Amino acid sequence: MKVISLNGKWKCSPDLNDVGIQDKWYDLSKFNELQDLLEEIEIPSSFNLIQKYSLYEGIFWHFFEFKLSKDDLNERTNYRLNFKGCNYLTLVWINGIFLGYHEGGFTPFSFDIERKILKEKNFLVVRTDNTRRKGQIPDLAFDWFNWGGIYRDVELQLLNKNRVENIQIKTNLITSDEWKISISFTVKGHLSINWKILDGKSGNIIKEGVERNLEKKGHVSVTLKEPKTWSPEKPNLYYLKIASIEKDKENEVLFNQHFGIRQIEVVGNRILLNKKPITLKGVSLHEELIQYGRTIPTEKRERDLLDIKSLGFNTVRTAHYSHDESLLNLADKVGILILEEIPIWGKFDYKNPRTFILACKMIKEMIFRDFNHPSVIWWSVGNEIPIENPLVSRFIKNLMDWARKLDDTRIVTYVSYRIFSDICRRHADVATINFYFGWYFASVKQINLFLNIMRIPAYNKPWIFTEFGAGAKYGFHQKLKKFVKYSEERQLLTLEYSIRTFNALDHLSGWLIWNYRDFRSLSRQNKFQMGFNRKGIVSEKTFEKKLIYHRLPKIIEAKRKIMNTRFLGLLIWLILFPIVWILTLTIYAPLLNLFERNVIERGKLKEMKRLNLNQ
Ligand code: GCB
Repeated sequence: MKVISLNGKWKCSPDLNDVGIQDKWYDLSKFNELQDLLEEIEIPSSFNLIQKYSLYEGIFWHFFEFKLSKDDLNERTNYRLNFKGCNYLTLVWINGIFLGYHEGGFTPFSFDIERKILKEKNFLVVRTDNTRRKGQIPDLAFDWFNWGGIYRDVELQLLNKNRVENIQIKTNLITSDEWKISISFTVKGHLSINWKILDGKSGNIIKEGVERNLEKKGHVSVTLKEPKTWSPEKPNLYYLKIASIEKDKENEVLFNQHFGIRQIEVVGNRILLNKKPITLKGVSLHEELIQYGRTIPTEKRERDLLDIKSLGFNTVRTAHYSHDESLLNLADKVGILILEEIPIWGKFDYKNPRTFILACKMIKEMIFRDFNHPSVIWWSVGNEIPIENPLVSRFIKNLMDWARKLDDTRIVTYVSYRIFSDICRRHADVATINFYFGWYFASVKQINLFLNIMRIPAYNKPWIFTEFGAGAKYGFHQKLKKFVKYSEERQLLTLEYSIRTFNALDHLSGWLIWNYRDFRSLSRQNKFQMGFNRKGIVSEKTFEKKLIYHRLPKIIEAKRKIMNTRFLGLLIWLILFPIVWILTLTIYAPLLNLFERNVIERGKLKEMKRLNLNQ
């Protein structure tokens, strides 16, 4: 496969009145007329990085002319235009011809292009629209910044007509030291291949074989004795190389990618990695670095992961959507477990059948892209959804079933914020809870009791405390009054107390701090936040490390002495369960729904005033 990058200097324009389609902006002649009005943009990148569009949400057109050589244009080749990520609704034309559209901001999509459409000089037009709307995923309100545009790579793939696609590698421990490697793929056209498994370090061939006369599908199964397994401590990698053969000679390399040999399982209330219990100690991360938006240079992503690892974490939750695949390649190499999810967040339009189909599509795109990354161990199908509602619960259960159908080798779950009224937990592989003790709710000192109450609704599954945290403005200190909100001391105290308690309890299989870095969020507008969610352990500038950051290496394994409150926990559960259940259904959930509406709009207005912007 030859890949032609279409990154570079594109032309662009917002389309405030949505006239572009009617006025045929996708036509070269129209483009030539508009030329003088257009601006230049470096793709990939979000248009929100251009100062005057910094708060813009809406339709934005992108134009690019590119050339192909005579050699590239032939009848032996299939052409595929691949976008790795655009937000949110994307329409694409090439040489004036409409190729199709894609909905969703965080997964890749592609269009197969007929040979006759391509020329030596080509004109590519992409219209993105990041307007927030009810019925989209995510829906109207969410706690992160809505970066728009073409913010990941664009490429033209020149594919051999006879090729392999959708390669999925599964690794299973079959005896105490023997692993089965199953490789399955689809075949386009008709071909014979040879395949090789190579050691990731030495490049030595471990196993190889030939498969002849393949059509439609292919499958290879291999057993390896005592291979070097993948884990966060020892992230050993292998390569799978597949090449087409003609007359027993290697012709073209069709696939050459790393993979890891590892098995993730849930047994009783434990998560096992390669048959050994593992506790997830992690932190969530949004895909954002303020001067780059989501288009983060690989070396900066690597810096983040190395930093996170050096603090003692073994897990990163790529909140609340799939990040660029480069992050997963790094996690595979560095040795970090990844929890991945689709962006169903909070309130969403679960009554609309269209939403279900869209969510299924997002899950499929996420799983197909990331199937072969050993770092990825779970798929989550939503976060903080109103799971007390039977319709929502059914929706989420069906999504989890769908994810399991596509991948039976990973943990499938969703992230909950209902302790008493979650009616779907029994269907998930692991039980999860987001709770901000000592921040939004109660005092952090009550966390032990709370965790003991939590023993009951776990259905003997592993419990993961998926989010806890506290906001802190970097540089804001209150040495004497440690409980002052947004002080670094308050954050330190809350997180340290929580971590020591989590570590002391035997029924938790993991915990994750919310969040690694402060991130943009228009709904956060008090004098400490100023447009940022401040729960990061580093500020948006990364090099500004808060107190908790420096303390983490010392406390990540630390425990505190705790009182045994198991019996009290059980008692409280019995009393509180019916009360909280009824209150959630009648008062709390409906109120929360009201409150969540328009929260971004209000924040945006404040920010526009502050920045003196008119948009
Ligand atoms: C949550 C959400 C997360 C928010 C966080 C917060 O529970 O899952 O997206 O950013 O709380 O800071 O409130």
